Amino acid sequence: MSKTAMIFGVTGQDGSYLTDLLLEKNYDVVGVVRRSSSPNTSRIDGHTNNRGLTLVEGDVSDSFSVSQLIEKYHPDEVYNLAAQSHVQTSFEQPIYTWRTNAEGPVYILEAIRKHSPDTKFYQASTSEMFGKSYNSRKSSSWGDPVIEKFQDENTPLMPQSPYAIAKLAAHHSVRLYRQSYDIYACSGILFNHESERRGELFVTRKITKWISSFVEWVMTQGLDFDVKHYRFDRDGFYSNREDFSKLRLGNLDAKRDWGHAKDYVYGMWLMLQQEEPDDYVLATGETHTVGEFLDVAFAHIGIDDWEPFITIDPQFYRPSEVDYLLGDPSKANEKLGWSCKIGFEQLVKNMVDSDLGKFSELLRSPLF
Ligand code: NAP
Ligand code: F7E
Repeated sequence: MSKTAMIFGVTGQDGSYLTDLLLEKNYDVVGVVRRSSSPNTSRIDGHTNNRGLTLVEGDVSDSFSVSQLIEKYHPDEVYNLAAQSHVQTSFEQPIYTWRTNAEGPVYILEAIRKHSPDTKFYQASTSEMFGKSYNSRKSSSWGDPVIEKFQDENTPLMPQSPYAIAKLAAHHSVRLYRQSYDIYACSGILFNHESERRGELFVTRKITKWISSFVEWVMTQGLDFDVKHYRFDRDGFYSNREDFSKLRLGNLDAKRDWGHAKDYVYGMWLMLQQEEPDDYVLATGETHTVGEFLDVAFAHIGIDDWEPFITIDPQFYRPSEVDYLLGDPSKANEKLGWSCKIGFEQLVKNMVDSDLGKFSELLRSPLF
C-alpha cells in the first residue's frame, strides 16, 4: 500500500521539489495550500492531473485547521515547510513571522501527539539559527596551516533575526516532543538552497532575473554588452534610445553555503526513513560571497566586470546580518548516505539559463 505524506508549504520552492520526489516514489501526497485571492500553485501545476496529489486548504497559523487535517488523513509522514521564509521581511513583520514559523510547527506537533502519534514529522530548521556563531578547526592548504570556520550539529545557536529566533523555538519544540512524547520528529538544519524555482526576492534569483531582463533588453535594442555603448549614472544606464535600471543590491560580502533545492528535499525524505529520529545539517561544505555569485552569473552571459551594472542600495542591508555560513554535512554523509550532486557553478548557470529561457540559445548563437 502506498504511504501518505502531508506537505505544509507545498506551493513553495522546496514543497514543489518534494512533491516531485514523493510522487515519483508513489506516495499519496496531501498538499496544504493557504487561501489566496489569486492562484499560488504555479510551481506544482505540472501535477494538476496526477491522482496521487490532493490539494487541501489550510494554514499553519490556524490550530483548528491543522488539527482537523492531521486527524482526517493520519499521514505516515508530515513535512512542515510552511514559513514566512524571507529574513529581511521578518524584521518588518516579526509578529506574523513568529506566528507562522514558531507557533505553526507546535500546532502540527500537538495535532500529531493527540490524533496520529505514529506519524513521522520533518521540520524545516535553518542555518540562520547559527547567526554569528561558528566552530574552528585547523586544516592545511598546499602544506600551509589554515583555520577553517564551519557550522555543524554541535555549533551553538545564536540567531540574529526574528526569522531565526522563531525557527529556533520550533527547533527546540521538535526536540522536546521527540524526547517527551516519543514522537518520530526530525529537524533538518538546512543551509541556503536555491533553484530555478527560487522566490524572486532572494538574492540569487533576484540576480538571475535581472540578468535575464537585461539580456532581453540588450537584444531587443540590437546592442551588445560592451560598456562603451552605454552612458552610466548612479541608478541606470542609457543606450541611444532607452534607459535601463541597474541591479540594486545590499551587502555583497556576506558568505553563504549555496546548494540546489533538489538535493536537499532528498535529504529531508532520507531523515524520515531511518530507525531513529535525529537532527541533521545539510550543506555543500563550500562558501561563497554574494559577489562571487555575481562573478559566475555575469560571466555566464559574457560579462567579466559587473560593477558598472550594480548599485548598492542601503534599503537591502539588514539591521543585523549573518556574515558567514559554511556547513559541515559529515553526519548526513555518514548516517544518511547523503551528499550534494549539484555544485555552486552549475547551480548559478542553471538558474541563469532557466531565467533566460529562449534568450539563452540566442545569446550563444553566432548571430549575437
Ligand atoms: P518558500 O518558497 O518561501 O515557501 C514557503 C511555503 O510556505 C509556501 O508554500 C507558502 O505558501 C507557505 N506558507 C507561508 N505561510 C503559510 C501559512 N501560514 N500556512 C501555510 N503555508 C504557508 O520557502 P522554501 O525556500 O521552499 O523553504 C521551505 C522551508 O525551509 C521554509 O520553512 C524555510 O524557512 C525553510 N528553509 C529554507 C531554506 C532555503 O535556503 N530555501 C534554508 C533553510 C530553511 P504561499 O505559496 O502561499 O506563499
Ligand atoms: O540573502 C544579502 C543578504 O535573502 C542572502 C532563506 O531561504 O536562507 C535564506 O536566507 C544574503 C544576505 O537569503 C541583497 O544580506 C545582498 O546576506 O537570499 P537571501 P538568506 O537571508 O541567507 C536561509 C538559510 C533561510 O532559512 C531563509 O529562509 O544576500 N543580500 N543584497 C541580499 N539579499 C536579498 N534578499 N536581497 C538583496 O538585494
